[in-house]
Amino acid sequence: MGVEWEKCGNDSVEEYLTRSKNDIEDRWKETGNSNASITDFTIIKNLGEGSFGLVKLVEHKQTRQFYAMKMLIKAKVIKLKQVEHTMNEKKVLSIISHPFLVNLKYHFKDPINLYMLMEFINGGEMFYHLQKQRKFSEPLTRFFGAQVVLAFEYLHYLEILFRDLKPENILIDAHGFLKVTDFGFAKRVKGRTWTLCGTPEYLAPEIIMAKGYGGAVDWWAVGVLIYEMAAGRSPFCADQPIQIYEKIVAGKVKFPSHFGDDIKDLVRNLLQVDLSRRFGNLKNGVHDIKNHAWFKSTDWNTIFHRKEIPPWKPDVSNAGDSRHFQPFDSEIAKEESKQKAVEDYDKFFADF
Ligand code: ISQ
Repeated sequence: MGVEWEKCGNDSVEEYLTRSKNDIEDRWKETGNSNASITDFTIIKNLGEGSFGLVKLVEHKQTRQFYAMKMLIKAKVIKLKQVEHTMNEKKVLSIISHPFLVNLKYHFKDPINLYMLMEFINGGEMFYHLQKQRKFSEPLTRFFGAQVVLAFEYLHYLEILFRDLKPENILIDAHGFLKVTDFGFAKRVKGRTWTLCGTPEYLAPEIIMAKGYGGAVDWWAVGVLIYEMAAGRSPFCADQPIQIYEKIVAGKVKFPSHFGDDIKDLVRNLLQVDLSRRFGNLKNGVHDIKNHAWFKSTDWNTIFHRKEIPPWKPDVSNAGDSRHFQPFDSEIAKEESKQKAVEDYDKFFADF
């Protein structure tokens, strides 16, 4: 393991970025060996589900630590042509270390499934709390927004695109800080890429127009997220994806009347269709965002070191408290038991 944020002492954000960058090339070449097996854990409950797997709450039998176990069914990953994305996900997760990014603790595979175990973040998804509270106050929006900006600054510094920001992929911890999760579309890209991926409401216009794109798509998504947290709805909502896309490429945004001038100005600069004018993508990079008037009260180093007192925190009573994750009737869970081992699948996941 190389640079770890828990051991970064009093490093400023800039010092931490430089140290992380210096060791990424070596870390990227490593193929981390599997470091546990399913029998080391007790399965407690389902936390969520994606199109080719499930996330379960598990407890490590020896250490009694709780983890969120992402289980991907090999046959489904192959059928849905997600082998490369899955390999990217595991690779990216295993090299990153940042206070606002979820951390991979264990990974292993068996003849049927792939497993990635991350620390269990028990406060639930931002999506759930945003629905419950309808919208967030401007200070809470700014506090969350700042953490996403720091997380993306770090990823982009390491030439990693995230590509799937949305409230469902942000977890809130017991203290009220956030963790970005789901690296299913994350990818190390030097330059541009072309794959169409993401979620309709959060897609940047250049993805919709099928152009080559880069890190600017993540800054666009930060604009959508800040708007959605403060307004309680997406800036581009419509019933059908095609209508959403029309609104996105038109680049017109209407703001609720309670939005102040500073938040409007920042969001307009992030939701800028013209890439040569989009904040985050100009010659000053992330600093145009970090130095914007809306963030003038933000002390970036204090937030990075988690020393700021969060404006709000979720109710939780212990590390394994999963009240903020709703039980659900899982289609994938029903199929899970029907899966058969196919030796041939193994060749796709040799490096996992
Ligand atoms: C961590 N804690 C709770 C839920 C999660 C879902 C996906 C990935 C990590 C998680």
